[in-house]
Amino acid sequence: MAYEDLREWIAALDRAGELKKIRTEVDPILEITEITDRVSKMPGKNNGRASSPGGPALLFQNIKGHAGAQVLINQFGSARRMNLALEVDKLDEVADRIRQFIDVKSPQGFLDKVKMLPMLAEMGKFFPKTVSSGPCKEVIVRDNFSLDEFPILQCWPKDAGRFITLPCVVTRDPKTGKRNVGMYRMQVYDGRTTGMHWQRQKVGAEHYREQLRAAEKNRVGTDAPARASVDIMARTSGGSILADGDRPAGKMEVAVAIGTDPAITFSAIVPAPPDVEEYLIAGFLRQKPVELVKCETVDLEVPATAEIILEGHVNLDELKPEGPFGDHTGYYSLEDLYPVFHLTCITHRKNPIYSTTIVGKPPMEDGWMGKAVERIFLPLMKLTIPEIVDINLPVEGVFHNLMIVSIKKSYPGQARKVMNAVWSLGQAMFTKCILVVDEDVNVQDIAEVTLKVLNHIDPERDIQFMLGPVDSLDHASRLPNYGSKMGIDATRKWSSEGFTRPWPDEILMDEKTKALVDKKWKDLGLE
Ligand SMILES: Cc1cc2nc3c(=O)[nH]c(=O)nc-3n(C[C@H](O)[C@H](O)[C@H](O)COP(=O)(O)O)c2cc1C
Ligand SMILES: [Mn+2]
Repeated sequence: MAYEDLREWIAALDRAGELKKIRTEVDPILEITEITDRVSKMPGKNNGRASSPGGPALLFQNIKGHAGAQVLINQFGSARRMNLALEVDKLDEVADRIRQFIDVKSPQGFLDKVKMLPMLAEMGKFFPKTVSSGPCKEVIVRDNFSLDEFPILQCWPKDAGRFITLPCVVTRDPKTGKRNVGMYRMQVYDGRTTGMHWQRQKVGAEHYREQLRAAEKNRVGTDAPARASVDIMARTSGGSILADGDRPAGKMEVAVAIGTDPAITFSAIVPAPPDVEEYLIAGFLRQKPVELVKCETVDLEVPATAEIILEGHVNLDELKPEGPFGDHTGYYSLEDLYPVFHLTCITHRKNPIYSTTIVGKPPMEDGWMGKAVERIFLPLMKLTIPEIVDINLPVEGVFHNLMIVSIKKSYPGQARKVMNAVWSLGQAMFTKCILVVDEDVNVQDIAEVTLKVLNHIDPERDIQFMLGPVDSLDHASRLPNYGSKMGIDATRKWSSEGFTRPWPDEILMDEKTKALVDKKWKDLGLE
């Protein structure tokens, strides 16, 4: 049964023994981070792997300066809770459901068509539906609103201020009308304005650029609209540079939902293709349609049961320094220019629960969300890169720094083809280092990967460099957002790839001797 809202989810966490309510007074400035960071690194329970960390989700009920407010944090912070959030025993179940849809072949006869009916009925459950009202409208504040009423955290000492860290940011593609929900942090500038940290390659940023292009075409009234589009992008470097006021005016509507049911929150971080609405993904994950309500002051729809909704717009001709912010790389992301979100209205439930997260040195809550993305996306990656057997993005690789891929190698040079394919696949474009290994290497076992990769490579021959877009959080690249990436071909090299030396056997004991020692093992008294 899908969770209707954040409150049902909190109750489920509590029933599962995964929630700790904290009544001691805590400060949203730094103190909640220090507590949550320690809890993130605690040994977890029932996490599948005995060593996997992750203390409980935390519900702070006594927040300094915010009488009556509650803060939920670390809701996804363990493998077990991630499973609970998506209502599965193993994340592979979600991957299996995706695979079922992928595997559909055209029906051959009447019986095949009948067999497909349940699947078609199931698909009907995924589409969001708009309802006339919902709990997020219990309180509507059009005039006297301020973000100061919410217990928004300052996470780390050198952060530029307080940040909303778990917002579902809703925008609309001006061309297709499709909605996007992305999780982009928001720096609080004052009670009514925040930063809007959609990185350049994300869908919210593209929606913004589409508005910018349209406004520019209007402004210059050119006979060559494509040229106007190229010009404005080059002048503003993809929308992220002001270009001395030489930029058209205009507004883009944005709505933000905070404190949604876990499927919606998770859908906002999923690196889906730009044209797939996250509301549909959330419907697929929870197997029940997401209910939406219309906003009061902007033409957008938001989850009806959300705790808090912020409505407003960003101006096309306004950018402001955003950051620094203690980020999931373990370092502060540097200050940069981003659009400014101007609030026009806040609606919320009575006594809203403020849902948030912190990022920092791994492992942390976002690491578990990332691991879930890794498992769920594997079947989709295999659609375009069918030779992939398994992938691992170790949490210390902070998702964009390291991907280990095992492949079924069938032709010379295939490892390099796989690297290029990964770099061309949505947000996997950011992967700084891709390690490609043969299918007999267990990519989930870092010890085995280290042993085999380093034994197998001749570095000068096997490393492939590539220039292109890099993650905005990369602080080492030659330029922000642009730099180099590296692939390592650690597959066994073939003579058809120019490797003509003999390849040694891996050391393995024979079964007969192993059985013999098994029998004697007790008598040897070694345990
Ligand atoms: C806790 C958390 C915070 C995030 N903050 C940002 C952010 O500030 N800016 C950003 O561009 N992506 C951020 N991301 C990653 C995006 O949510 C992710 O790339 C998502 O796929 C973007 O959605 P989109 O493809 O619809 O743009 C964050 C992810 C998590 C889990
Ligand atoms: Mn999206």
